[in-house]
Amino acid sequence: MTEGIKIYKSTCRMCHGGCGVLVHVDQGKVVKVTGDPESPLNKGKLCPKGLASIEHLYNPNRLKYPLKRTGKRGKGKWERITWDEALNTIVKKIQEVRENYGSESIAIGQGTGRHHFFHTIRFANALGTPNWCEPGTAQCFIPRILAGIMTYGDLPVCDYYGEVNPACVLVWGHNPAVSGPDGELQFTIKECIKKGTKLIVIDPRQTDLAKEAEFWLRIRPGTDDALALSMMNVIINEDLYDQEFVEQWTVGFDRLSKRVLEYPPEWAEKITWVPSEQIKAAARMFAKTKPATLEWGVALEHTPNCLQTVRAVALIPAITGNIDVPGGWILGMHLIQTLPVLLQGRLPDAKKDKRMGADKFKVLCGSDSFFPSAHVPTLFRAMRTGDPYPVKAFLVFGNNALVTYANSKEVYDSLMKLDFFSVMDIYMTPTAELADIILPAATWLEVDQLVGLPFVANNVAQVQQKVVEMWECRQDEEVFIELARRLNLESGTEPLEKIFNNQLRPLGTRFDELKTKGYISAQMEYRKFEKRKFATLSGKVELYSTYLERHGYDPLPSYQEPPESPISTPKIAKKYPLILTTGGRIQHFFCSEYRQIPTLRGGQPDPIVEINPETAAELNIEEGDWVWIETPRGRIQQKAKLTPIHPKVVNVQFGWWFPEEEGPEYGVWKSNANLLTSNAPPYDPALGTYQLRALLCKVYKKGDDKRFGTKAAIKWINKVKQHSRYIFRICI
Ligand SMILES: Nc1nc2c(c(=O)[nH]1)N[C@H]1C(S)=C(S)[C@@H](COP(=O)(O)OP(=O)(O)OC[C@H]3O[C@@H](n4cnc5c(=O)[nH]c(N)nc54)[C@H](O)[C@@H]3O)O[C@H]1N2
Ligand SMILES: Nc1nc2c(c(=O)[nH]1)N[C@H]1C(S)=C(S)[C@@H](COP(=O)(O)OP(=O)(O)OC[C@H]3O[C@@H](n4cnc5c(=O)[nH]c(N)nc54)[C@H](O)[C@@H]3O)O[C@H]1N2
Ligand code: SF4
Ligand SMILES: [Mo]
Repeated sequence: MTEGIKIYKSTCRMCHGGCGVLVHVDQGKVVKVTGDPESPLNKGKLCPKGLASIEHLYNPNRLKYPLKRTGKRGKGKWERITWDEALNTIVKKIQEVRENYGSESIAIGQGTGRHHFFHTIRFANALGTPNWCEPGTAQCFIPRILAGIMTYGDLPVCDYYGEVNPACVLVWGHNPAVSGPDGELQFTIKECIKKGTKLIVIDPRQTDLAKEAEFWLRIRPGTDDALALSMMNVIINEDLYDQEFVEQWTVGFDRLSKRVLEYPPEWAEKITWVPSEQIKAAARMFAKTKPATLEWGVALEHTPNCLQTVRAVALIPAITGNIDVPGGWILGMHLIQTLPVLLQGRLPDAKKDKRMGADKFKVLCGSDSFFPSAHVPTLFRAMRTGDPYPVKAFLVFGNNALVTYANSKEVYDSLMKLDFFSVMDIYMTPTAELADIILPAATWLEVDQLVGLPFVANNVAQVQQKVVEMWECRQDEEVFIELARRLNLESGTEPLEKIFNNQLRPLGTRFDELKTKGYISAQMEYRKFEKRKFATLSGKVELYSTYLERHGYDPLPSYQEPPESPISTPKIAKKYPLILTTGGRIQHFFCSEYRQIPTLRGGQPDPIVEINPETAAELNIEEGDWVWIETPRGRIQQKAKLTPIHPKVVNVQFGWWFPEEEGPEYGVWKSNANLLTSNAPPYDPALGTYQLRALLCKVYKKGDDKRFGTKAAIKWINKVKQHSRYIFRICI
């Protein structure tokens, strides 16, 4: 160790996070972030985002102080204020809205799985509003968790950690080599493949994993329900299921068998565009290779048949007997997942009934939901129209709403209608530009937290620790506590460390102890259901869901054609002949983040649309051309990349805005995928999910349309690099 340098164990949160890191601090400056070789998850490795943490920390474009709007909303005029003034303004507005309309008229927003995720919900409960939201609740991960709970009593995850390597991984609508799903898993899955695991990849794009797979099923976006049902048809009809497990540990197998008879592979071929022989061969391989496991992703959660789709896919590992066995799909250990922080009991029943969407989408927001949140299109409509009741204030902690919710134009109209809007973020964004008050947030190196990773069998509890403080930035949790204190709330005012210590009590440790240890892990246990049964009503795996039956939904999975498709809307398909899918995670970015970080943006300066070379040739498009992608809702430009994606499918990247361009818009209307997506009904009947993928589009080039682009971005990025070094030297 160099003289004077202190090394802290922590957890990288440049993505949802999970990699154990060593943070090297020299006289108050972070000089290096390296992978912790002792971490059981990443074993010393880091991805490009983790390596760029210091450029994030010292980035000159960060928000440094609280700001208040001085001109009209959205005109980009700001004035520095003190924290005291900022917090008092927010408190006054909350009190006004609460008095005039009721606490449910204050909405609390946040982004995807940040360190403060549960604390935001805690604050909403303490404040007495049922209306907290996040772009992912009906569209990301929560549907998988809910399907897991109603089927298995828990969220099953892949077992990469024990003595036995999975022999087969079914990678479905997911690209874990890039996305993780939560970062750290990218290292683990690559290691697992090196040891000889066979892959089945279900994806319209040829991902790196698809290149290594025994089977790459190039599916039509939005038809995963049909494919899953037909794979079960093969497994059951050919007697490839695990009879013993099914008989002893599941309910509803007969009814499921009858249901899947409706979906033979020959039928599925027409729907999914995957040849029936491939469906059969993949199903056979998965059923015959033991142990096998399932890596499923967010692509399953972006259509209005979301819940039945994730349920259909979730049943495959059960009928093949891969549940909670070494190298299979295992149930969590729940080290720190006892979430005493939520304060659910603080929200009166009458308020719960008022949650936006509670009357319709019972699994997402009803009174008996496992994890209730507001339905976003209903909430935003209430902001615009006052129906079913007015929503007047919106306090957002880490969400770039204009870029990440469907139908960005309507999101803009909704935000512009608010009486009060505050945004806490690390950077100025096109969304923050619409606020009345902006609060500067801390990066992960300035934050104390406990990290429990839902995707990694929950058998590791890790520490994330504040090693520096920058400008006047604060961690979100501190703001919730301070607001609760100033509002004289009955709860939500305890200091953070007390909350952490309560969470850690069952593990027999305290937060300050964990800071030195870095993490605690537990011995893996398998076939836990033999001792404790499954945590469902029947104590078994519910192939037939009694939970869904009780709430009036179909207890068995079924297929539904996407609402905008060549089959559902042939007229629209004539004008828009290609299928659009959006997302497809990028190694260098995290959703809408990091376009300001020199080495990350330098690695990928432009938004990319993937097109098959055959289709591109028909459209006279060449590699590197800027092209228009248009749907019935709008059009955007991205740069063409020719890849073996299905010839009738295009994939646009999401999350794009251009911090190098002029504010307050920062180019948010140019390449933003959510100008193409739809927040209109139909929604998933149980979850209210809208359509981020499987829409119709057309792609074309206009010779005279030159997009700004690459050179300007790189010039700006180089400037940012120099300024970051300068800030690092003076380290304010
Ligand atoms: N078309 C399309 N749209 C999508 C998707 C898609 O695939 N296609 N994916 C959807 C999914 S799965 C998700 S999860 C959402 C993600 O949607 P968001 O969560 O909105 O996305 P991010 O860009 O990750 O984060 C938003 C903001 O949080 C700020 N931030 C980061 N860390 C902190 C922090 O600690 N505190 C505070 N206060 N701010 C912070 C960032 O600077 C950024 O401006 O997008 C959804 N939207
Ligand atoms: N580097 C990085 N990591 C991330 C993120 C990031 O932005 N960058 N975002 C984080 C977030 S919020 C999330 S939710 C996860 C998401 O991570 P993933 O679940 O991996 O999500 P995507 O990469 O958007 O989509 C996965 C794959 O689904 C394919 N796909 C698209 N449409 C369909 C379809 O209809 N059916 C099927 N079967 N496949 C389809 C895409 O081509 C893509 O390869 O990643 C997290 N980790
Ligand atoms: S995978 Fe995620 S946690 Fe790991 S280094 Fe990359 S950004 Fe950090
Ligand atoms: Mo997500």
